[in-house]
Amino acid sequence: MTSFSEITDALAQQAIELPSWAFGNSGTRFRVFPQPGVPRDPFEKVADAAQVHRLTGLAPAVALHIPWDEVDDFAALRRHAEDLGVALGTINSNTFQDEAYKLGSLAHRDPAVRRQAIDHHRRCLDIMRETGSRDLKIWLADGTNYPGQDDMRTRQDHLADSLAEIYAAVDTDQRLVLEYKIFEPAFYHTDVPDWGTAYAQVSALGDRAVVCLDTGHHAPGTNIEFIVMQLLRLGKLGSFDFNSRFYADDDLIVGAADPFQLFRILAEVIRGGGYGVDSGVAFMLDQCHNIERKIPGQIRSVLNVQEMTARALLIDHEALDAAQREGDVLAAHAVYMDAFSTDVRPDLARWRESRGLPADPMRAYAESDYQARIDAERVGGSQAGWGA
Ligand code: LRH
Ligand code: MN
Repeated sequence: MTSFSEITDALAQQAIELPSWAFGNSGTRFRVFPQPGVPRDPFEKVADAAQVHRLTGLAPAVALHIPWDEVDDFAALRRHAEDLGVALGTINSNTFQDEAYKLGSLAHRDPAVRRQAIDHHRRCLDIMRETGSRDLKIWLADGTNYPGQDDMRTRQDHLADSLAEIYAAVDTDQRLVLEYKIFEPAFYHTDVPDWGTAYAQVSALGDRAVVCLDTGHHAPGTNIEFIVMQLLRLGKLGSFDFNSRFYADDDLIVGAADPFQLFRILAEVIRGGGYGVDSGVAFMLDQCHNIERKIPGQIRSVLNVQEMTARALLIDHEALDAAQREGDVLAAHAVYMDAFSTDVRPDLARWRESRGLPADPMRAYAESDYQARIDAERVGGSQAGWGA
């Protein structure tokens, strides 16, 4: 089997973007439970994200969501982030909360509504020129709730035209990343429901249009690592929204619900050339800490991704290739499971210390005074949330 020392160079390349909205209040239609110390603005969200990077070395960038993270001066927010040792990352658009978008946005039948949604994306591209962000991530709530409610073919054509207009405004150092989702908030059809539709739409645009795979956006039982393999094979996997789920888009801590699935996904990412600084694949978390504390939740999340990445990097590909070539089913599976069954935590703890990081970032955060300080300082004002 591959030894831990052989994978540390690869591990050192790991970079996971944190979602600004994970630090704000979130919940379900039943209740959003506020917490003390929650940020009131993007500056405080970035400060919290910087704590995760300080303790793990794994989270050098913060993804923003517009308008949730709208500020008067994005250059100032960028400087604030850089002063704290992080960068501003993916810009996520939002065409799922304005009144006009009840029946859709980029796929809407009404050209005026499509215009409004296209202009929102042009605004996001302007913001990216100030934040230095590369990726504009587009997730659409667009869809219908009842059969016959609207013409799905016409909506696909409207969507294609709208995306083409947005793509025409994307700079050469920027990318358009289209995220698919099987359902919710639409419950009959969603205009971008699966990887095939996202692939078809971005392929019609050009090289700087790619697909985002959110691990919570598939039908139960979907072999997600197969989709990872295929999108990498087609050169169209642009990014991940990592989280985990038991039933629907639960947005739970990545690896919490199904660590083996996360291992299998990362094994295909590594095998397909989707891992590393030059891979062109962005790793982002997309989670909501509805009942647990937010910052420890994010620390736990990046550590879960790191741990499963380490296990996947330990796969002995020579032995695996040999067993696969011989059609030795059990031997091939055993090689794979040996890596998954390897407890890398002691090695990771020692490796962190060798890089000047705490061996146990969760304990280091708990023993720091940061949480108590923000709980005491952040009184008054309105806590950040989804504004839904
Ligand atoms: C949609 C989604 C999308 C984000 C939102 C916060 O479910 O995954 O990526 O815009 O969550
Ligand atoms: Mn997502």
